[in-house]
Amino acid sequence: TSAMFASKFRGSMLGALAGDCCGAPYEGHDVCVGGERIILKKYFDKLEGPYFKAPKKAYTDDTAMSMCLAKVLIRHGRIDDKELAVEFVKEYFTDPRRGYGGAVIQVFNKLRKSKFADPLQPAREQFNGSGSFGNGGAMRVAPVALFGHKKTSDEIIEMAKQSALITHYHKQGIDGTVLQALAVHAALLMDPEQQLNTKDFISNLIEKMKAIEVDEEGLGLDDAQPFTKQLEAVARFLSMNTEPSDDDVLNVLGNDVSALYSVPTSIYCFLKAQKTIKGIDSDNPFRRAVEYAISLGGDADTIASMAGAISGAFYGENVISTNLVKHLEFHEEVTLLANELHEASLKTNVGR
Ligand code: R7I
Ligand code: MG
Ligand code: MG
Ligand code: MG
Repeated sequence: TSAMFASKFRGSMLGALAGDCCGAPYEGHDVCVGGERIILKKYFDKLEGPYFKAPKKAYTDDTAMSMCLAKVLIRHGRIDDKELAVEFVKEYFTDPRRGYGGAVIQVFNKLRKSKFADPLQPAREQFNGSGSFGNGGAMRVAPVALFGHKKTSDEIIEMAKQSALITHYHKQGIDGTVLQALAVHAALLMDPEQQLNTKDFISNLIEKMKAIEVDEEGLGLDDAQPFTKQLEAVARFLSMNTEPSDDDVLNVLGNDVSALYSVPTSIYCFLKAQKTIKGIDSDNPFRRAVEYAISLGGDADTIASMAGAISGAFYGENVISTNLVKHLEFHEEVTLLANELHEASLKTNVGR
C-alpha cells in the first residue's frame, strides 16, 4: 500500500541518517573489542532512552549528498547530470565541512570552474583517469532506489550508474553504487511481516551482479567479478553455524572507503542483524545492523548509513527508535524530503 511505502521511504532515509550521524564519531576507529562494545551499547541505550537535551548528532557528506539526490529526483523526476552536479557543488560550497572524501573535492572545484560544461568530465579525470573507486556513489544512492520503487531492476541500475558518474567513474565505484541501490530496492519491495530469507536475498544480488560484471570476464584481470566474489563471501559467512570472527569479516569483507570493501559489508550487516549478534544486546534488528556496522570501525559512518538505508527500507520507519531520531541533526528535513520523494515517485510512475 501507499502508506506502507511512505513509511519505508522514511525508514530508509532516516535509517541512513541514523547510521551516518551515529557512526561519524567512530569513523576511522579500530574494530570495537571487549569494553569498547559495551561503551557503544551504552551510547545507543542513551540515545534510545528517555529524551534528554543535547547537541544533535551531526550528519556528514553521506547525508548531504543523499539529500542532493532526493531533491533532484523530486524536482525533475529523473537524474539530470547537470542539475545533480550543480546541486552537489552548491551543497559543498555552502557547507564544506562535512567530512567529504579526500579526492572528490577536486571534482567540485573543476565542475564549478568549468561552469558545468561537461558534468561528467571531472570525475573521469580522477586518479589519473581511472576514476574514484570510493564508496561515495553508494553511500548516497538510497533515494534513487526508493524513487524507482515501481521500476525494473534494469531501470534502477541505469539510474544508479548515472547518479554515480558525476563523481565516480571507476568501474568499482559505479558497480558498488548499483549494488547498494539493488539492495535497497529489494528490501523496499519485501513484506517486513514475513521472515526475510537471507539466502534468497543474497543469491538474487549475486545473480544480478554476475550479469553486471560479466563483461569483466576474459579480460585477464586478477579479479574478474569482484563484487560477485564478495557477495559469495557474505553468503558463506551467513551460512556458517557459528558467527565468523570480526577479524575474518574485516579481512574478507573489509571496512574501508572503497566501494568494494564496504558495500558488501553493509549488506552483510543488514542480513546478519536478522538474528541476534554476539556482543550486541538488542532485540531491534535495525539497531543491531547499525550498531554492528559501527562496531567494525573503519568507514563506520558510511557502512552504518548504507546498512541503515537497507534495513529501514525493509522494516519501515517504526523500527527506528523515535527517541534516537530526535537526536539526529536534520531529521525533520529528511522526513519531509522522504515524503516528497514518495509523492514524486507516485506521480512519475502514473501510466506506466
Ligand atoms: O568516494 P568518496 O565520495 O568518499 C566517501 C567517503 C565516505 O567514507 C564519506 O563518509 C567520506 O568520509 O568519504 O570520495 P573520493 O575522494 O572519491 O574517494 C575516497 C577515497 O578513496 C579517496 O580519498 C582515496 O583515498 C580512495 N580512492 C582511491 N585511492 C587510490 N586510487 C578512491 N579511488 C582511488 C583510486 O583509484
Ligand atoms: Mg561521511
Ligand atoms: Mg581509481
Ligand atoms: Mg564515511
